[in-house]
Amino acid sequence: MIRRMFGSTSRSEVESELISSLYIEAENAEFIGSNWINLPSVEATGNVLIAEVSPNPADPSTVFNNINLISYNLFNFEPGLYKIYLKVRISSTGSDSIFHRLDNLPWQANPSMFSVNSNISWQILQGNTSSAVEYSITSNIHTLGFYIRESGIIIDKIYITKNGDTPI
Ligand SMILES: [Ca+2]
Repeated sequence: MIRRMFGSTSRSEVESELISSLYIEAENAEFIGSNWINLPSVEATGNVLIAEVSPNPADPSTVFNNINLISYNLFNFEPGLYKIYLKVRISSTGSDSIFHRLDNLPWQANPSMFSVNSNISWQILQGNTSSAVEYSITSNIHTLGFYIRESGIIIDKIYITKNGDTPI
């Protein structure tokens, strides 16, 4: 597996090799809106990110503001359909959903996307139909974006794969 660091200013030449899966530390986002904060935690790899918005941005006219956005640039992927896993802590059913999209595709969210868990654990990202979302990613640069839908989700890490495997 080729490891890449996001949010850094330099990317080495070795990254020209195409990859079929990738772990990303959530805190290494390319862009982090001001409604997301770094939250140190001994549970997490590095820091985690937590959504801090009150009340929830349920009004569609205000949700899709950059202050609610974290985004990740994806590149040099083998073309294919990729599933996405988030390592998250979900405190309640009132904070178990998030908006997401790839590039300029329509936003998706599932009102009960994640299971409530007291410890950070991996959960698969679902789309509007409550099934695991699969995004078509090519070797070009893509942007994976998450917008706060319900405040309180804590994200430690992201795993993107087309190999049918699950994160460890
Ligand atoms: Ca992390």
